[in-house]
Amino acid sequence: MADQTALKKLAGYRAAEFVEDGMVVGIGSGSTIAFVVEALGKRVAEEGLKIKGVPTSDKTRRTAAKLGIPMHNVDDVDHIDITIDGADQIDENFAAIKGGGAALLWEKIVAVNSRRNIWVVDDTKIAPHLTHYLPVEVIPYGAEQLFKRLKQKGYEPTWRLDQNGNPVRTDSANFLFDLHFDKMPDPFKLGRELTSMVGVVEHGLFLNIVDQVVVGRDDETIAVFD
Ligand code: ABF
Repeated sequence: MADQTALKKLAGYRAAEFVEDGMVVGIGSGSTIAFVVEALGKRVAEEGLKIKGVPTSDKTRRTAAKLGIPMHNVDDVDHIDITIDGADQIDENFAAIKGGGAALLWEKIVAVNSRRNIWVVDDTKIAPHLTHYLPVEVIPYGAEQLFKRLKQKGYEPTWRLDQNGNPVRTDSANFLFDLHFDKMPDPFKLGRELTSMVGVVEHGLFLNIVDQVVVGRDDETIAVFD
């Protein structure tokens, strides 16, 4: 049985093959994407691949730059040709929950500015229905009041805390709540409700965004769903 890291590497290296010379590439966050960055860094170093990277987090910007990938802000490029990112969970309709890595806002900004979006996951991320907790990025001012409103709705919010028990700050210096559902309500309706709440910046439901999903499977094969 292949371990999860091996499956992430398999899928990550396969996804990196979709990148062509001259492309502007949105680069996601998370441990699976780390393999995509590793593969692209190798191609830059060994083949002289010419790409412009656009990061979805400060961590990705640093990691990719260290491997020789030129990094640009999303506003410094005309458009993004292809974005490759990870996900926490993807359901049978290609709806996803993202943000377990605290980067959902920049990930969604880069995704909606990309001509093509590819998600790379190991097969443990694929599920018939979305059951993963749902990250929500919130403005610090009024966060406690917002937390209470989400609790009154029955969304079971928890503060995203760091290893010292302090609230995590995103790259935009916002806080994160994680919502928990026994059964995820209709994601489109829930998404609209969350973004209508004053103080909510963005949520981790990625709907009608992805074009292709690359899955590293336990039998060490790759499945590519268009
Ligand atoms: C990122 O990848 C996040 O949206 C998501 O939380 C994370 C998954 O990380 P990993 O690949 O380490 O499971 O895109």
